[in-house]
Amino acid sequence: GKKGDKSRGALVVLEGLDRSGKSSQSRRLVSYLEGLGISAELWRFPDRNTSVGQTISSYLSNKSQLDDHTIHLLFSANRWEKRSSMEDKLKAGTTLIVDRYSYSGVAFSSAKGLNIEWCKAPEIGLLAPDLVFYLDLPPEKAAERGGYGGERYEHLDFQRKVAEKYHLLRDDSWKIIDACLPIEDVQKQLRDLALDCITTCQSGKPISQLWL
Ligand code: NYM
Ligand code: MG
Repeated sequence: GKKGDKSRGALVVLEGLDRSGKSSQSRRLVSYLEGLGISAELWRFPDRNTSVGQTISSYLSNKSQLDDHTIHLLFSANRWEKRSSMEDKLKAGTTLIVDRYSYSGVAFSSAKGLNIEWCKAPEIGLLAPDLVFYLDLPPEKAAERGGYGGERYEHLDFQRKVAEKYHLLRDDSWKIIDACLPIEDVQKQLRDLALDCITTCQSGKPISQLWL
C-alpha cells in the first residue's frame, strides 16, 4: 500500500476448559511467531492487573462473593477496558494471541444457569476474533491432568456444564483442535492455521465486531 500504510495483525483466541493446554500452547505460539519475525503478543483474560481484574481475581480465589450477574459484567468490563489498546495493537500490525475471551465469559456464566442471550449482550461490540482455537478435551481427561488450582469453577461437574455451553457458541471462526493429541501435534496445527489467518488479515480482511 501507500507509504505509512500498515497491514493489520490478527486477533487469535484460544478457548477451552481449564487444563486444556491453552496457556502453554499460546505461549509457544507467540514464541514461534516472534521467531519468524512476526510481531505478536500474548494477552489473556481475565487480565488480573487492572482494578477490575483484581476484583475478579479475588472472586475466583473465593476471597470474595459476588452475585452471578455482577461478576459476569465485571469479566466483560475487563475486556472492554482493553478494547481500544487491542484495536491499536492490531492496527499497528501486531498479532494478538489471546488466552480466553468472550466465549469463556458466556460459557462459564451460562453454565451457572444465567440466560445465554443475556450473557452475550455485554460482549456485543467487542472486537471479533479472526480465529478461535477450541482446545477440545473431554472434561474427565482434563480432570485427570490434575493441577486444578483450587479456584472457583475448577470442578469436574461444573466443567462438564461449561463444555456443553461452549458447544452452543461454535461459529465459523472456530477451529476445533483435538487436545488429546501430543503437545507438539497440537502446536503444529495451531501454527499452520495461525499463519494462514495472519496472511488473510495482512491482505486486508476488515476487523469486525462480536455478535452483531
Ligand atoms: N472465566 C474467564 C470466566 O468465568 N469468565 C470470563 O470471561 C473469563 C475470561 O475464569 N476458570 C473463568 C474461566 C477460568 C477462570 O481463568 C480463570 P484462567 O485462564 O484460569 O486465569
Ligand atoms: Mg484456571
